[in-house]
Amino acid sequence: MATYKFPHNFLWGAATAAYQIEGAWNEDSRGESIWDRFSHTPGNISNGDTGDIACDHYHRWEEDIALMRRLGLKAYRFSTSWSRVLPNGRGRINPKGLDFYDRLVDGLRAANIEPLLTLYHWDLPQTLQDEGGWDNRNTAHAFADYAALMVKRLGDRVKYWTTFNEPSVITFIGFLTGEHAPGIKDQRVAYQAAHHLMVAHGLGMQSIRAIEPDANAGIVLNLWMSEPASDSADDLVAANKFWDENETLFLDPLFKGYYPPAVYDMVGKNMPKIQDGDMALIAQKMDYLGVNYYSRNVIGVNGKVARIAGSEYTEMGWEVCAPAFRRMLVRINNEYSLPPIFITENGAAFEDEVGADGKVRDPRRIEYLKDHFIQTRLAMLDGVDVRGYMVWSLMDNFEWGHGFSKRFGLTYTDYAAQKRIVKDSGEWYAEVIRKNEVEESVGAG
Ligand code: IFM
Repeated sequence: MATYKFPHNFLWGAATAAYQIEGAWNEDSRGESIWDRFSHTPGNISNGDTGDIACDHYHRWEEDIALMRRLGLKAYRFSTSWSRVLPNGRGRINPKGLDFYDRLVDGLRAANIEPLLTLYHWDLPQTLQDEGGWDNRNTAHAFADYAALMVKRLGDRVKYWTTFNEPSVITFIGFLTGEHAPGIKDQRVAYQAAHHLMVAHGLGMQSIRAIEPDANAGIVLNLWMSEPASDSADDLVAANKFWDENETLFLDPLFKGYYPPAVYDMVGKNMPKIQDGDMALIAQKMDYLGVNYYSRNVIGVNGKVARIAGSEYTEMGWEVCAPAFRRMLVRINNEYSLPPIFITENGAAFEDEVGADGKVRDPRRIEYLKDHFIQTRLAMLDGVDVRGYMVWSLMDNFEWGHGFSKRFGLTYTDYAAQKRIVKDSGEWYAEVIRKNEVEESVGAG
C-alpha cells in the first residue's frame, strides 16, 4: 500500500461561492444580481430552486468557520458578492456588505485559516447587465473599481486574490447555451463577453497590484483534459481542436498573449473587437494559476464528447478519470510557462443520504478525492508546481441550473433545518490534512 506525502506547507482547503451559499439575497441593502433575476424567472432552475436562502451562510458564517476548524482546513476559498458591496455595481457603497466580508475574514484569520478570495464567481449586479453586462466594455472598468474597493478594505488580511472563476463557463453556458445567467444565446455576444472578461481580469490585476503590491493575484480556469476516443489520427486532431476551442481559448491569451488560431477559424466574423494594448494587459504576469478540475472530454471524429463504456460517471454525468488530471496538469505545464498552481476546485456530486444512524456514507466521493489527490502528487513529482488543493465543496449548495439537486459537499446540508452533517468524506479529508498524506487503499466503508 503506497502512501503519498505532501510538502509540509501544502495548503489543504475547501471552496464555496457567494451565490451558492450566502442566501440573504435582499438583506442589508444587497442589490439584485443576474443570478437573482435568472433564478426568479420560472423555468430556469430545476425544481424552481433559488439562492434566496441557499445555505444561509450570511447568518451562519460563524458556525461555518467552526465547521472548517473541525475539518482542520488550512485554507478557505470563497467569493464576494459584487452586488452586496456595490448594489448598483458601481457608485454607492453598501457598508453592511463590506462589514460582512470583514467579519468573515477576521473570523478566518482568528481560526488560522488562510482566506483565498475570488472577486467574481458569476453574480454580476443586474444594473450592469441592464447596461449590456459583459458585452459592454465599461463593465470591465466597473470590475476594476470593485476590485480596488475590496482590496482596500481586505488587502491587509487577504493575501490571495482571484479575479475570475471559470471564464469558460461564463462564456459558454451564460452566453452560448443560455443555461446560466444572464441566459443569452448569441455567439457574437459570447466571444465579446469572453474578451471583456479577459480585459477585466487584466484591469483587476492592476487594481490589486496598485493597492497591495505583495498580494498573490491570479485567475481560476476550469480545465477539462481533452482526449481522443481512439488511436486514430483523426480522433487526435478532433481532440486537439476541442481543447483549443475550449481551453486554450483562455490559456493562450493569458499566457501567450494571443487567441488561438482554432478559435478564429471557428468563430469567424464573430471574433471580438480587440483594442490596442488589450493582449498585453491580459497576458500580464500572475502569481498563481487556479485550476478547477472535474473530468475529461473524450472526443471522437464527429467532434462530440463520447461516453466511455465501463467508466464511472457522477451525478452530473461527468466521467470519473483521475489519471487524466495528471495528464492535463503535465500538459499545461509543458505547453505554457506557468506560475505556481493551486487546485482551486475538485470534487464530485453523488446521491448522498442521511442514514438511520444520522451519518452520511459517501465512499465514492472518498475514492474520487483520494485518486485525484494521488494523481496531483504524481504530477508534482513530474515537475508541476502545485501549492494547494481546495475541495469543492465545503458543503452541499446551490448547484446553479440544477438547484439543490446535486450534492458536492464534504458536509451534507439539510436545507430545511439548515443543519450541516459532516459526511464520511469530510472525516476522511480531515485525516488527510492532519497527516498531510494520502494512502492508496482506504477503508472506503
Ligand atoms: O458548483 C460549481 C462551481 O460554482 C464552479 N465550478 C464547478 C462547480 C461544480 O459544477
